[in-house]
Amino acid sequence: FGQPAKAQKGPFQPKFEDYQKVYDAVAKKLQDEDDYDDGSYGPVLLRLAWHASGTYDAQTNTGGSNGATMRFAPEGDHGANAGLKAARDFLTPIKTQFPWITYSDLWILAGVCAIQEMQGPPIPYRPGRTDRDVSFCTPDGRLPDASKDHNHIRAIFGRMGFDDREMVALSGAHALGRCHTDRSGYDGPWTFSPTVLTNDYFKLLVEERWGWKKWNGPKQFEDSKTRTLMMLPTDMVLVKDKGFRAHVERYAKDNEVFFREFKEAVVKLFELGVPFEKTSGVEERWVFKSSFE
Ligand code: ZEM
Repeated sequence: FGQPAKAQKGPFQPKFEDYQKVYDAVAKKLQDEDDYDDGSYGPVLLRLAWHASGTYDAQTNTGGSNGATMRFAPEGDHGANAGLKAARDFLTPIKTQFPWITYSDLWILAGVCAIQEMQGPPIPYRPGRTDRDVSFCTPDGRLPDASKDHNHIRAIFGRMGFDDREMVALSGAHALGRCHTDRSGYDGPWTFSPTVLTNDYFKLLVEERWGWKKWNGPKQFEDSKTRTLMMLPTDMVLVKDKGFRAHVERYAKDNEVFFREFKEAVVKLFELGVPFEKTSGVEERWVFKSSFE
């Protein structure tokens, strides 16, 4: 009263509706830019979210999606992250449009969006990640090496706090996307529908005959029938190792079981090392509406 009207708003407190707008913008951009790879940026967006999260080390509570440290050269240049610039660049205009969201929350939200827009299960999400500086970059070697065996898989995912069942469930993401010779050196897709999430990866692992691909590239498998699909050495371990195989068979038989256990493992993956209590105080998780609902 009698005072000049001041914009007495506190800091912008984004709500579910605001994050849904970000989801919608990512979903729309996914639809608009359909001339990439097999017709979608979805797989590479999911890989970005996974590589941001999969650096987590439970013992030292370092790494994980909190920080988005892959923006910085030491981590962005790790061999495992080759090609993920495509995903980060895809999201740059979204970050410009919604400057209040952190890169770390945006990368994970985009992973959630990619899964849902590729017809996967709803992935409950909560914000609260803060961007951190270059000093928080993780050392090279925390992400899995596709040329290795069961001991390596258990060591890498065990370090994050996952058990056999969760390791197999997460691997079902290889229903999506492909390998690129100019990124990992490997070549080709795992399934015939690399932009739709299904349990086909598990079905193919169990049902097809796989042999070594004859080529000069790194050792990988090809299906004997069409020679168009691929499996990495670490993928084949899932049917060779008894402990893993039981879960591969369960998921091959039942897509609903796969979706349920994949969802649970992905929620855990995306939240590794994120101190939600200390940041947003957001406790409830949200489920975003997909573009086709
Ligand atoms: Zn992947 N992955 N991954 N992965 N991954 C590739 C591609 C994709 C391994 C791996 O070495 C590779 C998980 C687990 C493991 C995705 C999601 C998830 C590629 C090909 C390699 C080599 C990269 C390229 O050339 O572009 C290994 C060894 C893993 C565990 C043992 C988990 C867990 C994932 C998510 C939950 C996705 C979506 C892709 C496809 C990317 C694209 O660009 O199409």
